[in-house]
Amino acid sequence: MNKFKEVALTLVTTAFVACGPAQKQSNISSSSIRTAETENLLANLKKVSFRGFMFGHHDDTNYGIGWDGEEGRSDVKSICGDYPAVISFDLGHIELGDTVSLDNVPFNKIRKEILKQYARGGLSSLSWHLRNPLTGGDAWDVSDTTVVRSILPGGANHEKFAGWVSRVSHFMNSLQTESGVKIPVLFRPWHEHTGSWFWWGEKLCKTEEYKALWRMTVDILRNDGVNNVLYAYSPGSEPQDTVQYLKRYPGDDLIDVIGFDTYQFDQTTYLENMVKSLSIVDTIGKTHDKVIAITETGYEGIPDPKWWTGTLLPAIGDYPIAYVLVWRNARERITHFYAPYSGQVSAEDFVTFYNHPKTLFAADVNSLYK
Ligand code: BMA
Repeated sequence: MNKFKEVALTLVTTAFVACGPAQKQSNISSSSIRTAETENLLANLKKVSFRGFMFGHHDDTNYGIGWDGEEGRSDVKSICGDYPAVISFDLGHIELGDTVSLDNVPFNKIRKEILKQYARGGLSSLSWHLRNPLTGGDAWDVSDTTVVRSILPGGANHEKFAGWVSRVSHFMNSLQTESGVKIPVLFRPWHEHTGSWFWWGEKLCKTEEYKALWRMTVDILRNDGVNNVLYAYSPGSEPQDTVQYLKRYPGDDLIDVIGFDTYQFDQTTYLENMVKSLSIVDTIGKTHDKVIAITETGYEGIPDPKWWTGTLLPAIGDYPIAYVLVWRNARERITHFYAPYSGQVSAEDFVTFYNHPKTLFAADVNSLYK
C-alpha cells in the first residue's frame, strides 16, 4: 500500500445510478452494446486523470524474470508491494483453437488472471498477435499484401477469419465472475498499423480496407453478444499530426480509447516521439471525447537506473492519460524485459516512481466498475 497516496481512487458513480426506468428502456440498444459495468468502466477511465495515471505491465502475473506461472507472483509487486493497475494479455493463437497463447500462456490462466485483476478493481487489456490467415505465417508475416482484402466480406478467407473472431468472442463472453457478472476488458486489436511489420500494417492494406477490418471485427463481436469490451486504437508513433493519426481511424462509434505504442532506443528520439504523440492524442481525446493512454512503451532491459523518474515521468508531464503500460518481462528471453525485478538496476527508482502522487497502482484504483 502506498502511504503517500490516498487510499482509493474515489470515482463518482456514473449516470447509470441516476437512470430511472424510463431512461433504461430508451437505452436498450446501447446496453446491448455495453453492460452497465462496462459503461461504468468507460466513465471511470475518463476520470482517472483527475488523480493521476495508472501504471500497466504486460503479462505481469503470468511470468517474470526467473519464474513462470507462480500463483500471485508479479515482478512489479516484488519491487513496490502492489500490482499494476492495468495488466495486459495477448490472445495470439486463440484463433487457431489452441489452449496456449503465442507466448506459451494457457488461455485458462489468462482468464483466471483477468478475474483476479477485476477482483482487485484494476483493468485488463487484451492485444492480439494473431496468425496470418492467408499464408499461415505469424503476425509478422508481411510477404503478401492481399491478406486484409482476402478476409473482408466477399474475400476468399472471410468465413475462416469470421470463425477466428468468433473464438475471441467466445473468450470475451467467458470472462465471468462466479455470480455471472461479465468482466469488462479493453480490446486493442490491429495495433501499430502505421508501421508495416504486421500483416495489417500501413503498406499491407489500403486505408478503406483497414477501416473495414476494424468494423467487421467489432460487428462480429457484437453479433456474438460481446458487450463487456471497450476498444482501443493504438498506432505507433509514426503519425506526425492529428490528420495523419486519424487517417485510418475507424470511427468514434467503434473506439473508446486512443493511444500509441512507442519504445525508447535513444532518449532524444523517444522524448520527441512521446511529446508529439501525447499532444496528438490529447487534442483528439478532447475533441472526440475519448480516453487517452500510452498503450505500449518501455526501454528494453532498462539499463538507465533513473529511467522511471528521469525519462518516463517527465515525458508524460501533465498530459491527462488514463494509463501507461510497459511491455513484458519475458522469462524465455531474459534480456527482453521492461519492468524491474529484484536486483535490477532501475528497481530503486521504480519505487520512487511508485511513490509519486500521480502514479496509480491496483490498490489506488480500487474499483473501476462501480
Ligand atoms: C513482442 C515480443 C514477442 C511476443 C509478442 C506478443 O513485442 O515480446 O516476443 O511474442 O510481443 O506478446
